[in-house]
Amino acid sequence: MIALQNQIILITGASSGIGTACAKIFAREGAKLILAARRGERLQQLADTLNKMYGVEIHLLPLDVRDRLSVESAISSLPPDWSEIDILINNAGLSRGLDKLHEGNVPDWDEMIDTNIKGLLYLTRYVVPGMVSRDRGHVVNLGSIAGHQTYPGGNVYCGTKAAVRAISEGLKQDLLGTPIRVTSIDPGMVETEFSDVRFHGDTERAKKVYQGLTPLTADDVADVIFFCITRSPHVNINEVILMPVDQASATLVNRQSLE
Ligand code: NDP
Ligand code: 8X3
Repeated sequence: MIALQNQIILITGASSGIGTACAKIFAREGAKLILAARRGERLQQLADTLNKMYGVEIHLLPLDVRDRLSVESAISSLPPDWSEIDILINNAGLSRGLDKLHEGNVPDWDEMIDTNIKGLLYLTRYVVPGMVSRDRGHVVNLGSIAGHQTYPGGNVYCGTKAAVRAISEGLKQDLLGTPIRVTSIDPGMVETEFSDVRFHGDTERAKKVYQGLTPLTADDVADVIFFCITRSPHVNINEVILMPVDQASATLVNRQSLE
């Protein structure tokens, strides 16, 4: 098993949900964390909390993963003590809307494609060369059950997660012959801010997504990521699909009667 003590782990989307849960577990294990997201004040609060609890070293990267130049400059200007990233968690992502494709909102499409695909590609492009030259590293991409099964109204979001699945597979192939590992984590329903974001802040609609069932928590997903990154160095977990017991497919869920 690999220990995380002093490993440098970059987590995108660390200001909420699965990214925050990963930061907590990795901090507990003594990793050095680089936390990235747009909401810098949330990152600062998280860093303060983790510092108090575990005394870990944390470097903040307030950035928008869609902005290629700022991703490139953030990675190339990391202080020397932070530049040798061991593990990249490409977690930043979002869904917007649940409209039929022919009625869809084009800015929503752009936001999903630019964040979930292009943002993930930019981070990978600027971080992985260092891993290759150091002969060590692990890239974990957050895919989704949506990358395996398309559901009505999921169209573009599902397309972005199918792309993440293909990109993870391609990266694994391209890194064959190096010790660098690549893992895709593909959850079903996880209760985070995900549905609030999908429905543009309509919290009532967001809550209904999880009504009558027990969804995964962000901690459940972070726990699986922790398992994947701490296996022996010769073990690569390519893909994990995890769902709540109350979910059987992207569309088939078990809801208790609310009466
Ligand atoms: P949250 O909405 O709770 O967190 C999303 C994170 O992504 C936030 O920290 C947000 O930070 C960050 N983010 C979004 N856009 C950008 C951007 N342009 N630049 C930088 N950071 C960005 O959702 P989850 O934790 O649930 O989602 C995490 C990942 O897991 C996503 O890729 C999602 O698709 C995937 N996933 C989620 C599932 C679920 O049911 N919740 C199931 C399957 C996969 P900020 O706004 O501060 O920039
Ligand atoms: C998030 C899970 O089913 O809402 O990727 O697409 S789902």
